[in-house]
Amino acid sequence: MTRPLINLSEPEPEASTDTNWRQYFRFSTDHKVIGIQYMVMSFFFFLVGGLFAILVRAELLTPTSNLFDRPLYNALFTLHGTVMIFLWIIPFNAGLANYLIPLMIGAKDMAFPRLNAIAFWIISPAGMLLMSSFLLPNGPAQSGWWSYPPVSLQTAPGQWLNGQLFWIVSLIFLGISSIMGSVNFIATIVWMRAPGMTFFRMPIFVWSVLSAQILQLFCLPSLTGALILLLFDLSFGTNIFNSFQNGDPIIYQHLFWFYSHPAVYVMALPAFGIFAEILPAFSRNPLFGYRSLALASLGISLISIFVWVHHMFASATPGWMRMTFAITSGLAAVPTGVKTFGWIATIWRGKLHLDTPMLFALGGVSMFIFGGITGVMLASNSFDLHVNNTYFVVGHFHYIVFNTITMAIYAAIYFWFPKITGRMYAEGWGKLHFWLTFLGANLTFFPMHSLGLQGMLRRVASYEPIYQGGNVLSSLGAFLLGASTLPFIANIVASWLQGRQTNNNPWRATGLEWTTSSPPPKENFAEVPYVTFPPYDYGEPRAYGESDPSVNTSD
Ligand code: HEM
Ligand SMILES: [Cu+2]
Repeated sequence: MTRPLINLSEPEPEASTDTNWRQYFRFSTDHKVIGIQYMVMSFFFFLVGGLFAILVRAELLTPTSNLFDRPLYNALFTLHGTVMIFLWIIPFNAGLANYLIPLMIGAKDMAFPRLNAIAFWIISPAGMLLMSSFLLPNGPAQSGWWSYPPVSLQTAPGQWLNGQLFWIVSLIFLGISSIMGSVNFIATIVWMRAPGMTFFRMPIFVWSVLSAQILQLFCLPSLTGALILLLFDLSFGTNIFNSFQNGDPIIYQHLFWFYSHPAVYVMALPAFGIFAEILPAFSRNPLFGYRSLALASLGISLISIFVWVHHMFASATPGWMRMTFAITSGLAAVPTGVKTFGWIATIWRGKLHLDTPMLFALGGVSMFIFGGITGVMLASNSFDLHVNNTYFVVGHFHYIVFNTITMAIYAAIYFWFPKITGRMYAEGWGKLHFWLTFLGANLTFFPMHSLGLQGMLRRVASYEPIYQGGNVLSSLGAFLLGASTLPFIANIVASWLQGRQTNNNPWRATGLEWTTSSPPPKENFAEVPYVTFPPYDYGEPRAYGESDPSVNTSD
């Protein structure tokens, strides 16, 4: 009954022996293989989306449009946004959760292993379909990642096979995959927990994924439905949204944002969970306010169902609706503030250890505070109407999607790398990666705010010469960000192949995943764990690694 949560003196389960890399190209139902498949695949898409971003930034180095013609520029920013959301962050989060959730709750696998594999195998064909639209005579979709009608219905008139059609079909399949994932995550967390793993003993990462997936299951069908209707308008001559034929494009906007605002939290909640795992471990403090952080995850999900119209303040939206949604959007800052307060209180007076995962977590939290504040500013109608469709908005949301979420993803990769591979990454290269990313991210996205306040519009390939200074800074930052991925890739590949072997819990973190071997055996645990303690029981703050010679934090 009173077995401690972490007991390294127990016989350790055997590490997985199947080190054959070919297993990652097969149809596997092991959640750990699927998790790695998701993460590696989405990283390739991240590189593709990053390449598009660098091309966009290269075009914007000069006020005139000189590198690409307008359709190609439009296609580049459209596919950049689409790839980064639907093929980088969302699948990466699904992969990380796939790998970690069963380990964190003491389960052998996900609830529906085959559904899990099918959800994964839908994604790359859908991504390839999207990319293949470059081969079409009129190229890929050009209507931005929202695909608002009537613009999305104008592309490639007369061409039945067109980029917009490919975009819609691809997104419908990506949505189906995500819905399969949601069902699986929710069932796993609700039904597959080990004995003693009560809801209020689950790590915050598990709470975050549960909240995100409930939200996704509830809201994503709205986007899928909208896309099917859009497909009818585009290809089968209906006029549901086509305003030139008495259709109603505003309804599309409602259906689109009913999912796509929550999508921000489907992407961000796992990042919040990552912060909650890493900050306690590297400050040797228990997590501050465990229950409020767990409930704040649910609170964020709940509120974010009721804020979507803040993306439509500049559309034909009645005044009462703008007012209501400005208020709900402001309210969203409450549970998010609870989260931020909990993270800061966790590291307060802790003994901070600035290893790479902690650097990325601290960088992500600090930039989230900035991106959160500009978000609250945008919730105000009067301000939003001023900066609507300007680079201020682009700056704001990249502080969330890149500076917070992508930073959190990097933090997670470094933190769980020893668990996933049984090896340690090279700390010096990790730190180099962090500083290049941190500098590059701020250089890229900070100047966008002032450009937007001065009136520079988004989605334009040419601009007034007065905006050039900020654009040059931003483009240099983007090139730096591109370069920053090189030490990362080198480090991960080299360390995976021949990094120093580590023990099962190099960070001395609490949490079930650290009690099993690295990498974990096929069924995760030698025997079903019995959980008696809440997570994050770091006890008294103490020196990190001092009394335990088995702890290695640097290379
Ligand atoms: C690698 C660093 C990145 C750079 C340099 C970058 C740059 C840009 C730029 C310059 C635009 C505006 C294009 C325009 O309006 O003409 C843009 C749009 C966008 N970016 Fe990024 N971005 C980066 C990473 C990301 C990430 C990680 C995401 C994750 C979701 C993302 C999501 C988006 C979205 C959704 C749009 C809007 C596209 C549209 O208007 O349809 N970006 N990005
Ligand atoms: Cu929103």
